[in-house]
Amino acid sequence: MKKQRIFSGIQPSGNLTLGNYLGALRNWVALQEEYECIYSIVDMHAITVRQNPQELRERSLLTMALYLAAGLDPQENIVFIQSHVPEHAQLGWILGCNSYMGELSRMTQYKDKSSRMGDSIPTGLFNYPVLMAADILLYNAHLVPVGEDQTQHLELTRDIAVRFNNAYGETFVIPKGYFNPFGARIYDLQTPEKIMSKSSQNQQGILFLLDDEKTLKRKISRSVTDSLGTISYNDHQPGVKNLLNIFALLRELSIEESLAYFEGKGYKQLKDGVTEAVLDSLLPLQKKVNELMDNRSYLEDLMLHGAQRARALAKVTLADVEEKIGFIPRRTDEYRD
Ligand code: ATP
Ligand code: LTN
Repeated sequence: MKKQRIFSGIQPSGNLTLGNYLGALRNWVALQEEYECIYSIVDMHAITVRQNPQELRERSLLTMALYLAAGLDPQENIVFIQSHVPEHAQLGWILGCNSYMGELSRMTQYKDKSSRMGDSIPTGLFNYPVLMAADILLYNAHLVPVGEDQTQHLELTRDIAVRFNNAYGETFVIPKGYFNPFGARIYDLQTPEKIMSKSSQNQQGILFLLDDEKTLKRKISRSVTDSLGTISYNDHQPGVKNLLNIFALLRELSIEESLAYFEGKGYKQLKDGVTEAVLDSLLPLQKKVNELMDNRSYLEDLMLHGAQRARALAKVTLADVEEKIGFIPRRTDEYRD
């Protein structure tokens, strides 16, 4: 039987966090055998917020190294940089002509991010979900593993795909979200009501995958808990709950097992337990990333290979779409390469 196809991506908009690892990357690795997986580093999404060019380049490369270090097999999966496949932008334009101001204005991520930008809101930020729809529909992905925060964008992708199919005939697979069955979101260690996000202002509550040992230890030991002093799993103790989630996910234990592990212990031991679990996972990951970053030409070869494979699939969908909407077919590729 043909495997179902998966597409997902992470923006190189900051250094990757433990949230990205537990909410995305680690789950992707688990899916690679069962599905045909396409994983992108979505640099075109990252520039919806102003980036420093040098840093963007470096982080895109680092993100590629992290994908591999986390265990994604670049032969088994297609791993590539979004801007290396121009079909994303091309399909994005066409889908933008089939989406509405009203539906895009309702996106909460847009509302959140734009509320801090005064009068200078880039239109790219508004169109962001259309490009995300193009990413997914270009490959006719069946499933899209993302965190819950992306549900609204996925719904929009489905709406655009259905609308296009109705107007022009069966073209796109209607994708579904694939949510991590363990479903945990990782929250900021300083403000545990807020999701741990790579582009947050205050970095003290964020565990970056490439933070050094000392920094990781310091951030965890200073994480906010509460004055109750008992380790239990409930919404009135968001800091403790978050630490338990991190521990359980990293140690691959259930919450019950984790609670049993910390029974009769205090917050100091909880933090020590989390620190050990974090270091056991991240130090080996960092070692692999460093090795990969020392071998840039290998990374660059993989990027080229990934982009070629992605493009071979993307071209077919784009040509189909262009034909359906009435563009004259390009006779050769000479304008493009
Ligand atoms: P940004 O701050 O630039 O918006 P982000 O850190 O929120 O970035 P994304 O690039 O938007 O991360 O997300 C990549 C993937 O990681 C998504 O599937 C998202 O759901 C998941 N993810 C991000 N942060 C967390 C988190 N704190 N807990 C669980 N999953 C997360
Ligand atoms: N919007 C996503 C990143 C992203 C994505 C995608 C995820 C861009 N294109 C396509 C899945 C499929 C985010 O912020 N997490």
